[in-house]
Amino acid sequence: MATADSDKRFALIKENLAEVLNEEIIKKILDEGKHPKIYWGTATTGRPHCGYFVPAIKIAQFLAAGCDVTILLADIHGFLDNLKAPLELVAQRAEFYRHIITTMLQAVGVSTEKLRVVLGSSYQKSPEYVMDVYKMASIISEHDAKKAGAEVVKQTDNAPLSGLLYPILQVLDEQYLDCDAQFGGMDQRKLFTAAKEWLPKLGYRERAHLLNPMVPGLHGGKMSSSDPDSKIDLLDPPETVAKKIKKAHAAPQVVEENGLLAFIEFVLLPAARLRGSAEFRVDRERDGLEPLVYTDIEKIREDYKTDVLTPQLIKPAVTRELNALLAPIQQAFQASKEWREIADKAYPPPPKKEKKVKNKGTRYPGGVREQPDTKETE
Ligand code: TYR
Repeated sequence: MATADSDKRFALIKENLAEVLNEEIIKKILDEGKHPKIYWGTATTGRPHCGYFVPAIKIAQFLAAGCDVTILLADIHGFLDNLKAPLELVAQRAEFYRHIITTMLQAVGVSTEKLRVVLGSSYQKSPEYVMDVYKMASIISEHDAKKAGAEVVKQTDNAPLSGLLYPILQVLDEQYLDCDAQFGGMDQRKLFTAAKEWLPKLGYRERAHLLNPMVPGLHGGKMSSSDPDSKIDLLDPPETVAKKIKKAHAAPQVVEENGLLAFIEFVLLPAARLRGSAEFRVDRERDGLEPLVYTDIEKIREDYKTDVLTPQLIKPAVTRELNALLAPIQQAFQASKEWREIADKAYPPPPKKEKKVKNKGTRYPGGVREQPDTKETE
C-alpha cells in the first residue's frame, strides 16, 4: 500500500526527470518498504566534465530516497563505440572514471559506502554473459540493433560491427547487474525501449527506466568532451572556471536553452537541497544592493526574464558555487599520487602537431593524403 513515506521517496526519485517508463515497478518496491535497485552506466571514454554533475545529483537523490545504486564503468562499451576509448587506454580510463566519479559524488554529499561501482569487463566476459550475447544476436535483427543505438553509438560510413553489439550488451547489463531500473539521459531512450522488448525474449524480466532531460551545457549547447572550450573539466582550476563561465553564451532575458540557468536548476539547487540549505545566493555588492536569495528555479527564471537577474550578476554566483563543488575533487586529486599517475596514462597529452604544409596535408606516393588523426578525440 502507498504510504506518505513511499510517496515522498518516489517524488525524490522522480524529481527533475523528463520521463519514467514502467514506474509501477518502482512504486511496488517502495510500497513494500524495500530498496529499489537502480543502475547508471557510463562508457569510459573522454574526460568527465561538469555536465556529469547532472547524473551525479540524481544518483545522490536516489540514494537519499533509499535506493541501492550501482554505477557501471562501461569499459567494454568504451571501445565498442568506434574505439572512442582505444583498447590500450581503456583500463586506465576506467580507473580514472572510478576516482573522479566517486569523489564527485562525495562532493555533492553522497556517502559512497552505499554505492556499488562495477567494471563492465568484470562480468561481461563470463561464459553465461557471452552466451547470452550470442543468443540475443541471433534473435534481434540488424535493423533493430542499429535503431536502438542510433542516438548513442557514433554513426559513420562503414561502421564497425561492434556498434551493433553495443545495444545488446547494454540491454543484458540490466539482467546481469540485477537491477529494477536503469537510469540515463533522454539520449538513451531507444536503448531503454529496446531493453523492455528484448529482455523478455530471453526469459528475463522487464525493468523500469528513469530518464533525465538533456541539459544544455554551460556554454549553451550540449557539453562535448571533444571540444575543450565547450566544457569545464572537473580538474580546471578556479581561474579557468571563472574565465570559461565569463565567456559562456547567455543572452539576457532568454531562459530557453540557457546553460547557466539549467546548471542552477539541475545541479546547484538540488545540491543545496541535499545539504539542507536550499539556497542560491546572487551578490550585488558592486551595485550597493542586498543579495538576491532564491530557493526555487521559477523565481530565478522570472527575475532573469525581467532582467533583474542579469548574466553579469548570475555568472559570478555560478562560478562561486561550481568552484565550491570542484574544490574537494581537486584536493583529492592532488592528494592521490596514484590517481595523478593514472590521469597521465589515461589521457596522454596529444602528440605535438607537425607544421602543416599549406592546406595540402602530407603527400604520399600515389597521391594519398594523410588524414588528420581523429581517434583520440571525443
Ligand atoms: N550508453 C551509455 C552512454 O551513452 C553507457 C552505458 C553502457 C550505459 C552500458 C549502460 C550500460 O549498461 O554513455
